[in-house]
Amino acid sequence: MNNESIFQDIINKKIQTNIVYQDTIITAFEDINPKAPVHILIVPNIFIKSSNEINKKNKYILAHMFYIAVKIAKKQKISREGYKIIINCNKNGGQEINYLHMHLLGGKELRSLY
Ligand code: IU
Repeated sequence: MNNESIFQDIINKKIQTNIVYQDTIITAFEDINPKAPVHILIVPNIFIKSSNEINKKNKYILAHMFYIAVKIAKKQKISREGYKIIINCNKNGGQEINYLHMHLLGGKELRSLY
């Protein structure tokens, strides 16, 4: 499915979304269909299709996504009770949007898959 342009439009502010954080490397915004009281998506500003496309050159972006996700968790006061960080990859991983994104979920008890 060719749906990666939705996140590109969010990053470029062509679609109205609640952006909670943005810098030159990443953008973080509220998920349109939240699965928890706090559900933030963190995406790279440059297009990376999935975690399969992480390489030596761009791996710093992922570290930054993780770093900012934890900062947002602290700011949204979910870090003490805990949260979940998820990256879905391709069909079996449940990736619906073909643009690498990290889910930050918290604010309630979330079951583990394993
Ligand atoms: P997934 O990991 O690809 O399954 O997650 C895609 C997420 O993108 C999902 O939680 C959607 O609710 C979310 N989303 C969004 O926040 N804004 C949009 O315009 C669209 C999807 I389309």
